Amino acid sequence: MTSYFEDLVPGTGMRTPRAWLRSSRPKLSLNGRWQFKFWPEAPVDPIAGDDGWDELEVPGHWVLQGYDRPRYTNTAFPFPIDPPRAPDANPTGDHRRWFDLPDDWPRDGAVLRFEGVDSCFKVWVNGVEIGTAKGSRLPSEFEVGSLLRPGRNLIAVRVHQWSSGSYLEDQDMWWLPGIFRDVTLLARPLVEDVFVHADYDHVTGGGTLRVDVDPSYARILVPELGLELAPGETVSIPSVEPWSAEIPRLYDAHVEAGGETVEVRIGFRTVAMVDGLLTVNGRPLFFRGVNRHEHDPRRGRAVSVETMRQDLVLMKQHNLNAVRTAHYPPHPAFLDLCDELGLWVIDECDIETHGFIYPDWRGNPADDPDWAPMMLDRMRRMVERDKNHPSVIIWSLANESHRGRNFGVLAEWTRERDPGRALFYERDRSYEFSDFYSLMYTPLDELERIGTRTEDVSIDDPALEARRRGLPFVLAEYAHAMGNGPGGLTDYQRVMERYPRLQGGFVWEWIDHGLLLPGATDYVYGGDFGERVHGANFCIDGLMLPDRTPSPGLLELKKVIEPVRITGPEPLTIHNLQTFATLDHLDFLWVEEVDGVEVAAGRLEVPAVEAGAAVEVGMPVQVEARPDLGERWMTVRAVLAKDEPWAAAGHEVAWTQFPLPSAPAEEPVKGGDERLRPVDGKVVFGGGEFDARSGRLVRLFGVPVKGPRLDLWRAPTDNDNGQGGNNSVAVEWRAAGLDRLEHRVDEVVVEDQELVVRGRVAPNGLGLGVRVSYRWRALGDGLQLTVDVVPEGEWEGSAITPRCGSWPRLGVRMALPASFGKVRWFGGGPGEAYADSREAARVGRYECTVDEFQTPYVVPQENGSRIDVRWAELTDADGNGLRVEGAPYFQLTARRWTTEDLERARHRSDLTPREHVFVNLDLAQNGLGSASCGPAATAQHTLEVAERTFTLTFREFGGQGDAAVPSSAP
Ligand code: IPT
Repeated sequence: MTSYFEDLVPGTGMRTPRAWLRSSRPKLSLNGRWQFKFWPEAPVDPIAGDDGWDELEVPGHWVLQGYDRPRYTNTAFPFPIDPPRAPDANPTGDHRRWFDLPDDWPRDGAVLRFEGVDSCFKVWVNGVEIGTAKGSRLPSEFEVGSLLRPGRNLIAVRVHQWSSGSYLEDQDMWWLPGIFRDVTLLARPLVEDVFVHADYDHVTGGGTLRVDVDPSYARILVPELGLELAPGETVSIPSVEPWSAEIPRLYDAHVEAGGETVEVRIGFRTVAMVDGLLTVNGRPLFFRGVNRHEHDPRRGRAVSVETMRQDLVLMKQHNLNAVRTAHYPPHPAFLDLCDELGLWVIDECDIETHGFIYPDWRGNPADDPDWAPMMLDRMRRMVERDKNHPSVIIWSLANESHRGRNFGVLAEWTRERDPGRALFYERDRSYEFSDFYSLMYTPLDELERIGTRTEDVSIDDPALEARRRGLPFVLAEYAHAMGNGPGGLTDYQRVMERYPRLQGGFVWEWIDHGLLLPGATDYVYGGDFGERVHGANFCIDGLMLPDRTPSPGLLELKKVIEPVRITGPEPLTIHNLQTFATLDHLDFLWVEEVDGVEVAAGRLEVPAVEAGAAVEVGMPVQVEARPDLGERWMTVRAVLAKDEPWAAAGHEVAWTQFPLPSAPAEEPVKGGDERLRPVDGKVVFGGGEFDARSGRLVRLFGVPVKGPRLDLWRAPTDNDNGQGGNNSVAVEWRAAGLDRLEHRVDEVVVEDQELVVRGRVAPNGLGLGVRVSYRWRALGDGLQLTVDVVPEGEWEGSAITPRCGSWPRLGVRMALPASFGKVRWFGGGPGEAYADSREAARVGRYECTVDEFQTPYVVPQENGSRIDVRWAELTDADGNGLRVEGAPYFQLTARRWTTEDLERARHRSDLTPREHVFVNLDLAQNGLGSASCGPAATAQHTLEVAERTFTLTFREFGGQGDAAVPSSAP
């Protein structure tokens, strides 16, 4: 006994799919407050009765407005896999709304349009059922003209969360039912459909325009080009400015028929596969891309147009040039904005059957001809809706749905309907229906092989294998940005830029999907409702925090993919890495700094640089060593010369920094006659007070402290945790007991003017450990600490620790008074950085509070490390405190909770400030990698278990102003 929501019919009563158009005809938005009734199971009776209604915001999801709850799964279906059946517990929302038909509403009919309803619905107008639809992220239109009456009208919509369509909608995201996009009543369209074909000939600089229109008696006007043409007529334009993501030139056009005018914006561009590469307007593209889900922490996928614009502005500001609409067609307004602001778009169909992986892909709809109509309907509705967007250059058939015959049906229809775009599908390993070879999270060595077309044979059929080998490669997803990460962006970029076959990639993913439920202050993710089947925090894997704060990963990406590369100092060279645009829109500013303080600045004269070219420019400062100066750095920045729609003049697009030869650091003055003999059980020297028996530092320049003590542990990041098992360094680290180290002091002795504390640090229950010595020496007005670490025992090869080849960190931890809430430093900044995610850190002077020092990841984990710190001052509000110097550098972390607190916390609200500021002074930390879904940190960025020594110097800091500013400027 199947019902309409379980059959394999895409919908009933729906109008033929057509383009999304801006029309002059009257329309009435039905967004707003609707009456609402929630049913845990689908009711059998039609919507009826005026009683018992609550209220709900439309567009919206009822699970975010107090009814039922949202569910997050990654791949698992949250119901039994028994296609096409839905469970009895099929949450259903009845929606109802009265509206007044305006007096002047035309009498020639009307269309009711839904931009997106998740996942299946039935609709009534004035009590008469007019149809049903599936396909959550696609529009559906119904004729309603004859049912409307003057004055008040009633529309009722029953929405079921689960339907046969749900089997095609297993994207890695929250399951969010409801009418989540606009509902509009349209006067009957007179211009039914428009299909713009606008090509650009890069050889002649001319364009070709043909606009197919239903009805055929329409007129098409392009005033700017002085054109008037008939539907289907092809005209050549001798000279036209092309559209590209870099220069998104649009021409306004009007299509008129029967008194209706429809506005379309034309972008002239030609997409072609040439010599195994994707080209637009004759040039191969390179995607600096991101995968974007629609997400708003309070509104779910009911994102506002302002939010869409914000997303795109942020993408442009962070040097992204492409977006894959993972994994469904976005709200149509989003694509309009892509046309306007300039982004290459892979528009992806609303198809993912990922959960069929559990029955080993048995029953996968993608390979079942009975499902072909449901799938083709989705492809058609996407292509028809979005076909006029110049930004859309590639249609994606689906995500993660294995292989299947139905993709052949989709591809065939699409190629016929729209030969002007390329097709993409990653997961069918034959790539038969794709114009691209593509993988996800590919390790670097394999990427290299693909770049050189020397990858392994992967398809049995030699013809398909040869075809695949001839295809360009695009990384559909890479650099999983879960929690703290991704690491390794530079490594990816280097390989992708080296080989023409690699046409770039799309980072996974744009934004964390943390949700804020009504009244809550902390973001939820899978498992927060005690549910059994969930995807935990795998949806908290974006380049932005849920509130759209760019995470350090996004800042790193911005730097790594910058479209202009500046190298130097000799020769100082500007490389234009763009495909079409010159650098005329940029100003190049330079600044010379000594010890982080500006000593000279200016503007570079940069001659015109064509896309793909480079120019050398003269160095504005002396490059010879200046022995009278301290640490000298030159920074060159490329900034917008004038306002752009996505950023104001002065916005920084690219930068580089290089050291200039400077004087070697002065040899520190050693302390002379300090007494190291204990008095009253204490040793007091060099500003430190030690407990003579334990060798513990008790006070530093009068400030009570705990530590410093060796620390090898960090609160594992999502990428440390990996996917458990083999690819998890955190599993290795825990097996080696790094999360439960015990400290023992063996001797406290005076040797050669040093107070030496020797001991061992090791986990209980295991034989491995490290020998450690802390050597303290008075140094002028400071106290110097040298730590020697020697691993001993079986770090690799024992039964319990088959392999612990790395440490999370190597450094010391200390606790300072809570009043030390300010941090100033000279080193990498302003944000956090790690060995394999440090491109965005530039050498300079920075200051912030300890609270601002944190990166508030939704799931607390190690964060906030500043890299290459030369010195740091931790002070109280009056500027009094402690200064620490590296030899030459250290990595700094400061927080109001311990690493263990951070490790235990599951949400931000689990972290409460303690009575101390905890400071980690590290020689190094392990890289981040992206093993939560992808490769771990490379060997180069691994902190290997090995014998090591590092030195730190502590000084009193009196807030007496800026003692470190160099007194002599050149
Ligand atoms: C890949 C999915 O396409 C994407 O939706 C997301 O789940 C991502 O992984 C991880 O966050 S699929 C994976 C099996 C590579």
